[in-house]
Amino acid sequence: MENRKKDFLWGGATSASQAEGNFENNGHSLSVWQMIPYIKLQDRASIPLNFESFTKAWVEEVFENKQGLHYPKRFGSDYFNRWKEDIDLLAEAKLDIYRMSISWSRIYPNGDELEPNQKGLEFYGKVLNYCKEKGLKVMATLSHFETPYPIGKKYGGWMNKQVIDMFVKFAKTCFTEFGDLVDFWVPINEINMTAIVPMMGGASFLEDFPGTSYDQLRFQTLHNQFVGQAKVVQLGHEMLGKKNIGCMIANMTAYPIDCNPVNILEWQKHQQTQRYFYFDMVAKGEYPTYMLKLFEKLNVKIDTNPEEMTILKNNTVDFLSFSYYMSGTVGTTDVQYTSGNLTGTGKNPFLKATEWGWQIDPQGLRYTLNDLWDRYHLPLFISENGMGYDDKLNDKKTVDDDYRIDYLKQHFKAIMDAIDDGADVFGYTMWGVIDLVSGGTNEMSKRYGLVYVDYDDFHNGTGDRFKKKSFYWFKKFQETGEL
Ligand code: P53
Repeated sequence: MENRKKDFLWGGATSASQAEGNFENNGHSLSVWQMIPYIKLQDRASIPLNFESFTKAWVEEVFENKQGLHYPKRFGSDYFNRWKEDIDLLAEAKLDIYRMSISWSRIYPNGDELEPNQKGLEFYGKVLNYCKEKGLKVMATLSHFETPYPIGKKYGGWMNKQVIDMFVKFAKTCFTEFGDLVDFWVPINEINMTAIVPMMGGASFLEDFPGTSYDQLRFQTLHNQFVGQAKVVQLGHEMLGKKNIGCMIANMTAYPIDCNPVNILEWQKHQQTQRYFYFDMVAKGEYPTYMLKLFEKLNVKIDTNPEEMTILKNNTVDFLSFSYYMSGTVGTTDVQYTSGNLTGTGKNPFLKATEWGWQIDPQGLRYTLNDLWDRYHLPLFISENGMGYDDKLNDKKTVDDDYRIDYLKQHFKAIMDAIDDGADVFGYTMWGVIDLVSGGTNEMSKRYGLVYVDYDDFHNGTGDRFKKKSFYWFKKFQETGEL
């Protein structure tokens, strides 16, 4: 972690489950995330997922697909075939760092195999070696909502503590094979999403646990993931001898709707339960008292033991990484809702929003960096940020995405300001640097990239890549350092 001040890392991010496609070949299994169909939204600013419909029976329709639905994450942006072209583009845009995920479902398709899938290892070996050849640093996520579905089916997902060891085994394989090629590791993407939808990253479905409440399901699944992550931190430190393992949390910055004390208390509760809890768990290694109180109120009883608590305490992360797309507001009354970060949040009259209702707030990033630095004194990394937009390719085969350039400029400035304020920030990866399938809505047309990919929401198209105006802007920024 030396030299981070003078060597700030600017880069881009993708995930296997949204980019690779080609999941039914080469011994891969599906992860739950790839089993969610594309459903056209009537209103893009509405909240995309209806959690109650998110059942095992619903995702299993993928196998017979009687309704003829389209499952975009099974196709992605065809990165599995085009990875070389994509990495060439990243190098051409002069990225310093590339964040990607190594799909667990490609390496241990059932989770409980004794030996890894060689074809999967070969694929990531080629990709990572090529990144090295091109001078790109790599941050690798071990599970970007990529728990193999067979683990959900056979074991009940992360609710089952046996899955902790399966994850550690997978991490061990990755450290052995790719330890020299990866610069930073992130065990679990947006771990806090598990407390909202344990089915998604945790492959734990309520149907499998009769008599269990949804609150119990989400917090137990989350707990087991925290333990799994801490064990991976321990293993990584032992095997790699480096301090290069961080968390990844979907950061939910929100402001109180006004200065009414009741709203301040509501906001404080939001800060605690939606933000600090997760950072505390990975940075301090223990449950905060307000969470223990909340568990009492919700009648949640975490199944754990002193050994697990020691593992959590002794294996905190080396840096904090988080996604930051937007901010929201919180209050007891008078809050109008807008979409964003799966759950929705309160509208802020001072901010503009994207078509999807995500409120654009670069100053909120400066606030967040200062806040986290002040609270944890751990190096910070923005592992996702960016602007989803329904870009249109023009007749010159490019996209004039000045709106995106503007978004990036303002957020880059906010990072520089935060560093100037004293926060220790060492890198940034913009989300979906090459267009890929949307995580939340499964649209291909919610695009984030510097590079346009010619597929529509039903995977029609050539898959060809076209550089957007923002591509040239980013490259110039890297060459000159000027915004
Ligand atoms: P999209 C929402 C839903 C699922 C994952 O989101 C999410 C979010 C937003 O917090 O988190 C991250 O594509 C995720 C990425 C995802 C990105 O947000 O719905 O780590 O996989 O693509 C952006 O616009």
